[in-house]
Amino acid sequence: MPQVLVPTVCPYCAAGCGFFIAVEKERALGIEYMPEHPASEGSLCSKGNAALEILYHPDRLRTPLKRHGDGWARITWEEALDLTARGLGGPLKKYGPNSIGFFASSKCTNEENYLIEKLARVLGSKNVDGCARLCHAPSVVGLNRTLGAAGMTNPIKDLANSKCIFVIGSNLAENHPILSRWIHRAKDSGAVVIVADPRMTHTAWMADVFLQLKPGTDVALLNGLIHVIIKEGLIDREYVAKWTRGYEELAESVRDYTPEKVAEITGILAGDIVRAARSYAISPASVILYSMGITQHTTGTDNVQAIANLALICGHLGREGTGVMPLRGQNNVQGACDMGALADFYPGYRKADDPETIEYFRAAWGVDSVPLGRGLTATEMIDKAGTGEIKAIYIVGEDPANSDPCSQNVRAALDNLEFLVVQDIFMTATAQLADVVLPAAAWAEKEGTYTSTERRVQWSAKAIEPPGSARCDLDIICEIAKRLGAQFNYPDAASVLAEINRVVPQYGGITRPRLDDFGLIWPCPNLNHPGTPILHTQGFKFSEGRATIVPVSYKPAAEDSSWDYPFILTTGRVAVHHNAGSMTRRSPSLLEREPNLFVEINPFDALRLKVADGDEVTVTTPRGETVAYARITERLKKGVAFMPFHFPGTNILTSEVRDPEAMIPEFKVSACKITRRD
Ligand SMILES: Nc1nc2c(c(=O)[nH]1)N[C@H]1C(S)=C(S)[C@@H](COP(=O)(O)OP(=O)(O)OC[C@H]3O[C@@H](n4cnc5c(=O)[nH]c(N)nc54)[C@H](O)[C@@H]3O)O[C@H]1N2
Ligand SMILES: Nc1nc2c(c(=O)[nH]1)N[C@H]1C(S)=C(S)[C@@H](COP(=O)(O)OP(=O)(O)OC[C@H]3O[C@@H](n4cnc5c(=O)[nH]c(N)nc54)[C@H](O)[C@@H]3O)O[C@H]1N2
Ligand code: SF4
Ligand SMILES: [Mo]
Repeated sequence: MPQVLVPTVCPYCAAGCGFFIAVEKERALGIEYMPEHPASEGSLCSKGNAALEILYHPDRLRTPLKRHGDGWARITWEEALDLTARGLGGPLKKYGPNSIGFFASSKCTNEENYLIEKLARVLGSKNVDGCARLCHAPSVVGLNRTLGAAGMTNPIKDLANSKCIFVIGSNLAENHPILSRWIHRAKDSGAVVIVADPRMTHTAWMADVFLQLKPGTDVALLNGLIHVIIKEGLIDREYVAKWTRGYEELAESVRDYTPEKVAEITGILAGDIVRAARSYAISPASVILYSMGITQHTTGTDNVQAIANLALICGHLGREGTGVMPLRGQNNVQGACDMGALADFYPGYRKADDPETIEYFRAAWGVDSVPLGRGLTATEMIDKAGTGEIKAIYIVGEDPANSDPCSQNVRAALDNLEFLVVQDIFMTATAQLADVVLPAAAWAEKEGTYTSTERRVQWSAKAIEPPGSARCDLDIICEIAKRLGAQFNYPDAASVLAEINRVVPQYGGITRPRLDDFGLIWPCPNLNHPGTPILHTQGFKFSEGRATIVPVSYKPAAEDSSWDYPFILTTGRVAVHHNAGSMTRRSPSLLEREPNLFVEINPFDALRLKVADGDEVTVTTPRGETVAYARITERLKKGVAFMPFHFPGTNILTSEVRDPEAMIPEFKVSACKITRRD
């Protein structure tokens, strides 16, 4: 049989790089690059290049399992689906629909997420959410309020047109590596790069101005930049007058954020604050890129709003090379949110507490009722599992037992459920707590659409068959739905996409036949529409087309260093691992490059702690302790420590305290102590 090249989309991050899987005799043999791809132009990072390694891993789940004493029994699909339907249907009948919850998956296709959302809603449950809660929930709240839309405003390759690139709280060189190429291209044409991060990251190496701030002080920095820009008369007066409201209140609110005061709060030199402010304001086209360093805070929503304020007063929106770019994380977190995998929204960002939304979906889905009002977020569902108010949860492609903060509490809460079903490609820490585990097909073993961070909806084709009796998520969801009495007759992904085209206006023109040439960028309301790469070119969706400036004031993070816990611990990522690690820790070429959990500390602190590079240390917070290898590096300032969360243990340390609106935990600031293990 000849070799065929099957087009696919990388299963890791939201850059959405495309490549071909070379298939021969039904086996995925290797990767062929895709030079015509608009975002990646044939490049892939270390994870993309290693993507096929997980497909044939011996740990892949191959049959459905049910708990059997302390172990597992293999069962048939019939039994697994019946058990699941009973496990969810029992509490539904006995305690009502809001006693059950659903975790959608940013690893799954739009079609699969749409069906999880629809299943929850037609069963009457408001509780359906996803990993965006741990990720860009503050962008959804903050950017919808200020700009009226939460997506990235400009496409990835437009970065090359920018003259000033301000990266704040994002390590894109490691976490969206393919984006760095476009930044280098901008630099080649003279763009200035500013990076604000507590660590001297790979991204910071690209910076002309590096602002090494104390974790959790971003609002002070952003208000400081706004202060300088106003004081020096650098705002775009015409833009502010025509397209914004609320400028006067903002000017008043930042009056005290002098460079000297901000320097004191953030630890950045006052002169650098002035330099950064001038560069951003004066350049003809400036863009802001941000991600988890901004959102994963108790002030995540404030941070996002402060970013929008900065862009608005300088008029750096709605044109080439400008914009606000919240870099999405998972390969399909953008699409999962678009499909309604958020407790506060139905598909297409229709508000769950708006009676018109309810009418719309009742009619669209031909059902008697769907629930009105915001449901529990993923983080709240875990709380309520712990208190017994949530009785059963269906988790698709998420690993909260490792990825949520304070994992010991998460595990106890999930253990407290009457019924937990987990659908994954590997036996994760979360799956270990389940009553039933359903083996899913991985991305290359199924078809459907994924929406990348630039809002590009791409079709990924099926290359190979899943292992054992694993089935694609779409089929599994439909089978469970049918057993619970819902009419889910969808033979394939295309049939679900056709319904999405009818029900979600932003996807109205994104039909299967139009997706063959690297997809389309939403909003794309009809079949003749070419897609919308740049948002806000004609103002904003609010009255008179004006965006809303929302002044915010600096509030310190929930925890600070103290006598007992002298370090500030911040957590995040490295290039060769992905999230809780179920995939990359099973990828030999990646694991080899970063095999163990480590904690980065500054040389001065290491000397004081009598710790040498590679020593085992115990990291302790008020929540618990974890052992890691010390990595001594000048990347961090004194008193700050960094750990990746790709290995179990990091989230034992992190705190559950949340942003009050977006409900995202403060993964980026925990007070900790570090001691050498003798
Ligand atoms: N290699 C790799 N790539 C990934 C992922 C992965 O796990 N591994 N995950 C994907 C996902 S889900 C996501 S959401 C994205 C996340 O991508 P990023 O947001 O880039 O990831 P993080 O490393 O969590 O955090 C980014 C930076 O924020 C900095 N930071 C910490 N605290 C603060 C602060 O208070 N203020 C500021 N300004 N910065 C701070 C950290 O030092 C870090 O450099 O990556 C995606 N891509
Ligand atoms: N300390 C700390 N914790 C964090 C963060 C941090 O910066 N610091 N970041 C947070 C962020 S931004 C995020 S997004 C979350 C991520 O949290 P999670 O979404 O829980 O993380 P993943 O490990 O990516 O889990 C995805 C799961 O989907 C499975 N999977 C892959 N493909 C498929 C498929 O096709 N079908 C099915 N059914 N399953 C599949 C994988 O095996 C994996 O178990 O973590 C958060 N946790
Ligand atoms: S940048 Fe992201 S999408 Fe591209 S190859 Fe790397 S992990 Fe995959
Ligand atoms: Mo994320």
